[in-house]
Amino acid sequence: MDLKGQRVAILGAGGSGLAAAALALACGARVEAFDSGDSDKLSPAVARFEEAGVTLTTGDAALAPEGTFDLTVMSPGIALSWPIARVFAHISTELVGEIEFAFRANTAPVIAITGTNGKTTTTSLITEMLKGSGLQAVAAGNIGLPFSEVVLSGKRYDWIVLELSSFQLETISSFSSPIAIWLNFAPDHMDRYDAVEDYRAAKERIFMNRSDGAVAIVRKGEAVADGWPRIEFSAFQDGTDYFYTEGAIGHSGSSETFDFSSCELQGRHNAENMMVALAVADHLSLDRKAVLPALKSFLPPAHRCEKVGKRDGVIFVNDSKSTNLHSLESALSGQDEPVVLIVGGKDKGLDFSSLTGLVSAKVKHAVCMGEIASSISELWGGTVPCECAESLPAATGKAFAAAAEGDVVLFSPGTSSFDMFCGYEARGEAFRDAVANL
Ligand code: UMA
Repeated sequence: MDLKGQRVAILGAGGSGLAAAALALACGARVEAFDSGDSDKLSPAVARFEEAGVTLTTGDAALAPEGTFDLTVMSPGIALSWPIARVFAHISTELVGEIEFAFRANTAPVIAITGTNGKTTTTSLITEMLKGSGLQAVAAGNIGLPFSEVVLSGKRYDWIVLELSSFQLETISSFSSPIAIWLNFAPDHMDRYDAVEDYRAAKERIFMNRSDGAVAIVRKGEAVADGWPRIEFSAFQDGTDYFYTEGAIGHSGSSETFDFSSCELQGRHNAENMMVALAVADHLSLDRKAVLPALKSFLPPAHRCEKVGKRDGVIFVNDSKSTNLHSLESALSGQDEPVVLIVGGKDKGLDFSSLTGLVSAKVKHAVCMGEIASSISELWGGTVPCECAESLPAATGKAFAAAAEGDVVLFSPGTSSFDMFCGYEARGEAFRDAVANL
């Protein structure tokens, strides 16, 4: 991408902005960065940009730039309707997001992954699988490493595996990928979008440009990727290309099955993430024998349905990352064995009654904790035995006492941790310790 002589504005002083600024510089542009956040808080960012050779304008001054720009590159944390974006849309010939910008300079093939839940796990899983079969692969995008940074590194990759959020997809225009993956959809991010349809429409942009030979890997029942060749998967429905049967993953085209129960990943929602990885492997004609070790030994990212112990035949699963009802729902739906659930935390006004049906189907006993303990126990008490606990170790002890051999003790709070912990990581570590100390 040749930007020689062009004036480029970068909006947002986070990781994406910094990487995009460096990439724009490397492409020969005259680069300036803007962030309308609090100037005092942004002084370390000013220094970081200065080190990279770019002036960062902060605070209200960022909303009053001088002159015009050939191109503006936005960070995903900024919505198109927000003041800073509107100001620059007016004075720039073109405005794109960081993903679109990096894509224009990228030469490696990309696997693009979106969905509401499981993006990070699937992105990591596919990356590890590709590496396991001897390919050069890197995980980037919403997972944390900006796409621009990967492109700028100049390293040669066989595949870049990109986790894409709706925020990032909002501002693509020519971006396309030969393998586009749609994991699932549930309402989320309602603080950014006016309607669920807007959130969905942003995500669906992953399919807006189809290159020759491109394929969509889509969960059965999702009405997306119109006109794309499609590979379907589901751990919950029959009649799909990749399906789940008694702890194993089958493929309609072969009699060979993949033994999911012997994997470190746990829960049917993770079986779906595994199906997607297998679908990618088969689509790329990778040797299954070469990819199996990486898939079997793949450990979920910490605090996301992570097995943290087994005692007297009871498996303990840490899903402290479950800070909303969708993740609790997905962790519960994924369980095949009877569940003793540890649930609750900060009372942030979530309506746990929406899960009563699922709880009655999956949960044999619930231990409620945190600020919201008594209200959950009142809601669910008529459906399953519920008790409250004062602390996480006490809740873990009660859950173990209520469990029998073959059960799963699932710690999936369904809300945030800030009533008792400084974050979901600390809460997950506390659960791990409580299990170890049983
Ligand atoms: N800003 C303004 N004006 C505004 C609003 C914001 O100037 O009106 C500034 C803020 O002060 C901030 C910057 O814009 O400094 C926004 O930066 P950013 O949030 O985009 O920060 P990055 O460090 O670039 O992080 C982004 C993604 N963040 C978001 O989408 C919110 C990261 O995803 C991603 O890992 C990273 O790029 C690398 O690609 C994080 C995330 O929370 C993990 N994602 C959401 C999620 O997973 O739910 C979508």
